[in-house]
Amino acid sequence: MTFSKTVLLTTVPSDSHSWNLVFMEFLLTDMGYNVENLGPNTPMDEVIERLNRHASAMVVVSTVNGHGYIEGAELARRIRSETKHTDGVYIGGKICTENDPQTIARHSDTLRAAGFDEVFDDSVANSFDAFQELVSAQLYPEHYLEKRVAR
Ligand code: B12
Repeated sequence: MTFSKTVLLTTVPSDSHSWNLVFMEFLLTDMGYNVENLGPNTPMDEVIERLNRHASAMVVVSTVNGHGYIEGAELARRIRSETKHTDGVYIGGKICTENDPQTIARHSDTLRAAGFDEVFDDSVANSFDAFQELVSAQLYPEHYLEKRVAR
């Protein structure tokens, strides 16, 4: 089977970490997506411009420097208000510099309210599995539904 789904992979403007993006690019490519990795320190204007030029099946924001809960929220608001992208927008990595569950939950709520469909912080157990399950469900919807029914 040939997949033509494209993922736009990006980060927030202040974040210069790059191995997280490389890891996510490999993971999503391995799952069957065409990945467009915009690289570290991505200016928000570039993300908006790219989404207005070509449609993407989903946008994945990977951020680890701790500013994700602030800049990620601004990016999500801009994606939802300045582009026609209505499909999935996800953020993951280390969204802030705190590790306590209450703070992570509060920032996750803010990010969802800003326009993310889901938040996958490293500190939350099984968040990576949840992301992989969600992405697989989009690629193989029938297989996923069969699995859910069988549970
Ligand atoms: C290498 C590194 C750097 C290098 C980056 C080089 C490069 N070209 O990438 C340099 C030296 C430049 C750097 C700089 C800084 N760093 Co740094 N860095 C690291 C370090 C040691 C490793 C990161 C790495 O490459 N990991 C390998 C990749 C593959 O894994 P990962 O990043 O953890 O990503 C995984 C997950 O987060 C998850 N994931 C990521 N994105 C997504 C998205 C989704 C959807 C999902 C589901 C999962 C997911 O999957 C990945 C694989 O498991 C970490 C500490 C650590 N041990 O993690 C600190 C760390 C990320 N850095 C940190 C900090 C604070 C900084 C600086 C601010 C330091 C400073 N005072 O200058 C600057 C910030 C620079 C900036 N403007 O962004 C902090 C972030 C704090 C936080 N969030 O709580 C960390 C955690 C160190 C620490 N413990 O304090 N850093």
